[in-house]
Amino acid sequence: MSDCIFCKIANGEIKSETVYEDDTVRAFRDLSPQAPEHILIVPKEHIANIAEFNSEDGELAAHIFTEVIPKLARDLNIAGKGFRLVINTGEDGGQTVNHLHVHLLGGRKMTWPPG
Ligand code: DGP
Repeated sequence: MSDCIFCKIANGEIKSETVYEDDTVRAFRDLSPQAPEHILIVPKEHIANIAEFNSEDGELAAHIFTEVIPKLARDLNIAGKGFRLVINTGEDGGQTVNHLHVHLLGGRKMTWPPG
């Protein structure tokens, strides 16, 4: 999508501090980190949010959750102590960038409930 900032980051048009990339996904450091490790995992294909997911996205979802995230957690050395995944969705969910992204937060103790 031409006016989507995360499309531009995902396809390399805008530089980011990338920690992982493959054919379908890019993971990069959040501009405004909320934890010592704060990574955004973004599909290269424009999908607005998780409410737009359908059965055709099953392979992508499985790739993100069973391969990319566990690898990032190991590489960032937070797999053992733990981390938090957040997917803000839509207005009430606090989503500010309308391109699906998973927040991976770690390196500190998280609190609950979130704000
Ligand atoms: P959300 O509120 O869930 O839509 O999160 C959007 C996140 O994206 C927020 O934590 C800030 C981050 N962000 C916004 N613009 C940029 C950018 O241009 N580069 C990077 N690295 N992160 C961005």
